[in-house]
Amino acid sequence: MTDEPVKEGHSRRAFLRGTAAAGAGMLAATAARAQTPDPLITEVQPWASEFGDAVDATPYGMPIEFENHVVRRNVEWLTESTASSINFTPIHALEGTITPQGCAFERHHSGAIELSKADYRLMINGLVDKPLVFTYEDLTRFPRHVTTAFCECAANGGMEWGGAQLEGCQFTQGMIHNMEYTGVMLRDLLAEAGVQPEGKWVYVEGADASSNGRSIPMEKALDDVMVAFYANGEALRKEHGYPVRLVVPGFEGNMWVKWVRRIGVYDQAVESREETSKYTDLMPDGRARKWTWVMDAKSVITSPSPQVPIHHGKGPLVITGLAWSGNGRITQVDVSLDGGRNWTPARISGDAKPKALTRFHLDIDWNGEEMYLQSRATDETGYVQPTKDALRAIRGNNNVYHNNGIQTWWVHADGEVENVEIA
Ligand SMILES: Nc1nc2c(c(=O)[nH]1)N[C@H]1C(S)=C(S)[C@@H](COP(=O)(O)O)O[C@H]1N2
Ligand SMILES: [Mo]
Repeated sequence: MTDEPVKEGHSRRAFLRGTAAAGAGMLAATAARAQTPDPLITEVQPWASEFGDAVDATPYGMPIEFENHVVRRNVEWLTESTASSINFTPIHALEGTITPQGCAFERHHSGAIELSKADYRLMINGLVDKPLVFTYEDLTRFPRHVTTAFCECAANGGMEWGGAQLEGCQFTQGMIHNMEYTGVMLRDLLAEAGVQPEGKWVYVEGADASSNGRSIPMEKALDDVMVAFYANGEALRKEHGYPVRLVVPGFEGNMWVKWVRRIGVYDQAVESREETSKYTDLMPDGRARKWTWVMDAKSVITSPSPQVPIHHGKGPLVITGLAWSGNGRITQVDVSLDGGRNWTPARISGDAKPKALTRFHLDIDWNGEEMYLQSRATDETGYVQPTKDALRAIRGNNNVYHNNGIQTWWVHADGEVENVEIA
């Protein structure tokens, strides 16, 4: 499989066109096929003639080889080195809402470090009655909580501010993952240390070389911030902060400090050591929007999409995607087949948890003509996901962060799908 994500020189294009054409009219061929003997039905297959793997063949299982295209990918030209870089979740190939840790995007400023539970320490100091140092085991003795939350890098979609550029939602919306975390509430640890009345901010640092120091307002720290050690039922993976990371539901990914080693309580925000104003949004007049931590409502159709063209031709088509909001629950997702002129409400499948990825489906009877697919999320505050033009009208074109504009996929009649913007 070719993994070139950029529009120009898209080498999969010709291949896809061929297979899509071959796939057209398959529904009609289905009935005919039932009359011709199908060896998969009529003949005994190798997998039915001998034993499969023994139970202990893989003490910890990996996905079957047929799924080995469902992996994180990076965009080579984006950063100079992969130690200080980012990769992308294959959201186009996943279903439901939980992101398996093994393919959840990673962002590190100085590489993923190996830190054992035995060597792990968490210090709470600053404006507290009792500065404390916790071992990993100490943390496991506080009351445990479980929460599902999405973690989205503020730069998700950043390469698309200037126009449609990358072929696939893995690259245009894939700096996101959604996991079920187990851990202890930061408010319980802060209570143990005793926050003094002047303590209005926490400054959180990681144990890696970059430290990724970030200030979080006390109000949020005492609300739903978690010091987590399990994700999706198992220990955090190294690349997601083993053994302990911060979970900051609804807030941009850079505040989710991994390998968290110190939480300082202060009367004001401490600026990050090396990236003072990196995560601010530039306005058209050159001024910056500061402290825009909450990720606004957003959605994307994950299939069909450029990496998932339609092979089966016209007729029944399942359209599916993800919606999320850092401000609470998703209450509605509308889908348009004609570039935003007409909208149909999609089904929200499963639970719509607050500050977590929400799955939607829309089942249509595709007439085989081209479509301009869009999805539009609404959250419980009444906020409606804006168009990209509406966003640019407010924030200009020189932006990188917080691009939550509506995505358009141009579905060609042959089933191939392209990232476009329409006026
Ligand atoms: N210690 C530490 N924490 C960190 C980072 C880092 O480089 N070091 N990167 C941050 C950024 S910018 C993001 S988007 C998220 C990504 O989390 P993930 O790697 O689990 O996807 O981690 C955040 N926490
Ligand atoms: Mo990030």
